[in-house]
Amino acid sequence: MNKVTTLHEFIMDRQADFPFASGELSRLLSDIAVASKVVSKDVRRAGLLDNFLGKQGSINIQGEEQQKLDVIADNQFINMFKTGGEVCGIASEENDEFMPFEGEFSQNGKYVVLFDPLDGSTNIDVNVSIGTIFSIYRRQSKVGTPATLEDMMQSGAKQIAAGYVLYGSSTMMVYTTGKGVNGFTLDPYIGEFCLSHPDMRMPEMGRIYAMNEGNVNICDPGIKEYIESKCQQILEGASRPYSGRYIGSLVADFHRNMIKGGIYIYPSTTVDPEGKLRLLYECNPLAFIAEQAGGLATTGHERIMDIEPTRLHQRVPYFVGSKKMVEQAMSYLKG
Ligand code: AHM
Ligand code: MG
Repeated sequence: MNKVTTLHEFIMDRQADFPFASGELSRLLSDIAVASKVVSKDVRRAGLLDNFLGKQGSINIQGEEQQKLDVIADNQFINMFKTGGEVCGIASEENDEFMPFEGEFSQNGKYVVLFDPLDGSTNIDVNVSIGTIFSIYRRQSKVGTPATLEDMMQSGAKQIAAGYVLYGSSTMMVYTTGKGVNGFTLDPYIGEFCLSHPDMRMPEMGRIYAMNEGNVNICDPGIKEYIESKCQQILEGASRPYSGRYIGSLVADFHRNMIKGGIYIYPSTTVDPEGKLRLLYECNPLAFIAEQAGGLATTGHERIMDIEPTRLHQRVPYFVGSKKMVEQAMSYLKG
């Protein structure tokens, strides 16, 4: 049997990639792994526990109904960040405002984290894959002072690290610090994330498209044209059209496309002109991972990671996945 590399060992080995690294980012990544193991345990047992499934009874700032597990996962990550000492503040999908942490211990932290604790909320109660998405930035404000809104509102190009955890048929953590992408599967028997997908690359071209096709008549007509002419036809050299696969959990759709090649589209629609997905804690982190793996992430017109954010919960149209598929889809857009 080959030697197993745990996530913790891997993070420590990679610390040497960053000259003058003080170990804080390594500790932060380890903390995220620990919090996500707890969330994974909750997700796995949710149907058996009281008060884990169903609606929380509150609406978040985006006008969406919060699920109990959304809130449980949010609190889990926030507690981990508050007690770790590396993070001076956070912003999350479930909190209307960003949260500067109080006290010297946290205010000496160098980093801020923006995250979606449990993405794919509508899939929680029906036992379909869901995920956590996170984005890490170096703070702009002075160490030792409270975190500011400016710390949160940085373009994706400034991310120090980003990743996701997929609670799927197994639990996996995938992350990048800007030097490639690596994936780790949680071994439930030893309770450790172990390196299972080293140096992940997204195929340049794929045969899977993921979009909520219920929206196809309320978005740019170029998208319908792209799907009909490139995805739903038998193209030269192929024996069948592309496959439509839409889980409705971004992390799961993205992860499948990372491995098999494909495109995920959530466009601007007449109902949601800015699209649905949030720039800071959904689109940017996955854009960083996509680009690091050789893929592409755009709004259909511009690179996601170049956008200067204007609002904490800003939404953007999202085209992400295999480079050639994203480029091809973009060439069809009329708007
Ligand atoms: P959420 O953060 O409230 O779960 O919303 C994000 C999710 C994505 O995971 C998913 O791809 C998309 O919303 C699905 O939206 P729709 O139901 O409109 O197709
Ligand atoms: Mg989400």
